[in-house]
Amino acid sequence: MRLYDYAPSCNCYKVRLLLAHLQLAYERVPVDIFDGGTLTDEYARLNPSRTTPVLETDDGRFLPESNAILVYLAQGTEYLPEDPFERAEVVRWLVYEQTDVIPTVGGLRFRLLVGRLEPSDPTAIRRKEGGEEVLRLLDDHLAERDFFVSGRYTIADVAIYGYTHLAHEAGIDVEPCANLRRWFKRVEQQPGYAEDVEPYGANAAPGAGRSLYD
Ligand SMILES: N[C@@H](CCC(=O)N[C@@H](CS)C(=O)NCC(=O)O)C(=O)O
Repeated sequence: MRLYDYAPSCNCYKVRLLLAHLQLAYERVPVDIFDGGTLTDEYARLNPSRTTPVLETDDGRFLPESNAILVYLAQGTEYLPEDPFERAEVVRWLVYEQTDVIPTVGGLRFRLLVGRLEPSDPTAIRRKEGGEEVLRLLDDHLAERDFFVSGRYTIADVAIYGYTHLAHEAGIDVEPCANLRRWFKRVEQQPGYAEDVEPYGANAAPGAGRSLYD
């Protein structure tokens, strides 16, 4: 297996985290998304959306979309429930992560860290308020649960952990979210857990590189 991967991206980190839990061997193919790495014709053949991560399976097929990759890798393992309702609940959180967590927490973190937004920009303030609302909802869900679905660690937790554990880098205070903070610790105690998100390179600053964002 190969993972086309940008080390500072938490979408890529989510996949690396599950691979670490599963102790699966894979080749990491670094893609510098701010050096035009996703803008080539060759990359478009792997993923017409030109995003990372992309998983190349052992039989040579290409799967983009971080949460689709999580589902693929988790089939038949303890990280994806068999029960149809529980499985659908996992999908519910995978969708929520993409539609609500990423645009707020993830999008704001990236833009603040690389200087594409200032905390006082109206867009940053809107994203921050959205992020705080998302974290409150997650915190409420965890008030009487150890994990997001069926009382055990699944890919729903892997996906949501990806960006939320770095919410402070988006200027969002997680101090009021005691349930969420306790859940971070539970995630961090899972077998094989690893955290290897790297800082963005200088070429991620506006106008400094070539990417989908420029
Ligand atoms: N929904 C996609 C989003 C992936 C995404 O936006 N990836 C970013 C990094 S976090 C990327 O590779 N952007 C490519 C570029 O800027 O060229 C997923 O979950 O995989």
